[in-house]
Amino acid sequence: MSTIQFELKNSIGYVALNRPEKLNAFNREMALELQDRLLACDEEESLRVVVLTGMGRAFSAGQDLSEFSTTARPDFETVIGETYNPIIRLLKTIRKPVICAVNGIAAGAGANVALACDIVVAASSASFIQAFSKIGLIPDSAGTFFLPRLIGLQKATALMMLGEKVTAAEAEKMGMIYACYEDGELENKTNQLAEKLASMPTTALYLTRKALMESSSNSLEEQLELEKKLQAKAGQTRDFVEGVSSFLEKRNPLFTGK
Ligand code: T3D
Repeated sequence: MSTIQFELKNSIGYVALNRPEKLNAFNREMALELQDRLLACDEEESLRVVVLTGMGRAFSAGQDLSEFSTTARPDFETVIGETYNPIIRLLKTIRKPVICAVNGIAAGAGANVALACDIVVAASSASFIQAFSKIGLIPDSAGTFFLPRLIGLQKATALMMLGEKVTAAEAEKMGMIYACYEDGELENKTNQLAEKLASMPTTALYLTRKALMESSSNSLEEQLELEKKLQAKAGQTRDFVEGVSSFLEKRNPLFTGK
């Protein structure tokens, strides 16, 4: 049984963490399978949006703690270098937008993998916990990068130090996630978002993320130069020609992602 479920439907790649009996906690196998799946999604030309979610009642409880031993120290540098860091890099370099549909609790690395996605939506019964401090660890999986940028340094510091649970509604209010939906609505609303993104100019969406990712470390001058360079690339796409043509011809655009 695969630790990752996958289905490609209507140009949307549905990727589901599949260890429900362990609340989709990441063991090495699942982390490596997720990397392979994201790489395959990047390569698959017909795929224009990725939806990441979890099977069962949780999104992910983070690192599978049963992989740790109480007698031997884990080699975190190797583990993180081979599992979580490549996942976060892939989420930020894949050439398609990634929606995370958080269907239940997202704890530790599970929360931070979710927050690394482009658009994060959650069921109202879902919650987020920076659980690391409870077991004597520091937040990883780029949590210390994304969370303060999303909700500000003060709130991020408190949530990470205290390890408090944040409900999906609170997460939406503080800007941690894009939207919180009623439990029964999550699937429909996620599909609507995914279908919309799948009909948009895929390369422009990818280049938008690229520009945003560099905006917090670039100077204004550097960012202006980057926007100029990336706009030149967007201008080379067939979707740009289609966008302008459809506007001038007063019709809806038919973007192909090319
Ligand atoms: O290099 C590295 O690997 C370091 C990187 C670390 C990154 C991290 O993610 S550190 C943080 C790890 N995660 C946690 O500390 C969270 C641990 N889990 C919990 O605190 C709770 O399970 C939850 C708050 C997530 C959910 O609570 P609840 O009451 O809804 O469920 P439960 O009863 O605690 O869990 C259900 C089952 O899932 C249970 O198994 P059982 O007793 O039915 O056989 C539980 O042991 C299992 N489970 C939950 N989380 C984990 C887990 N098993 C292994 N690892 C887990 N993280």
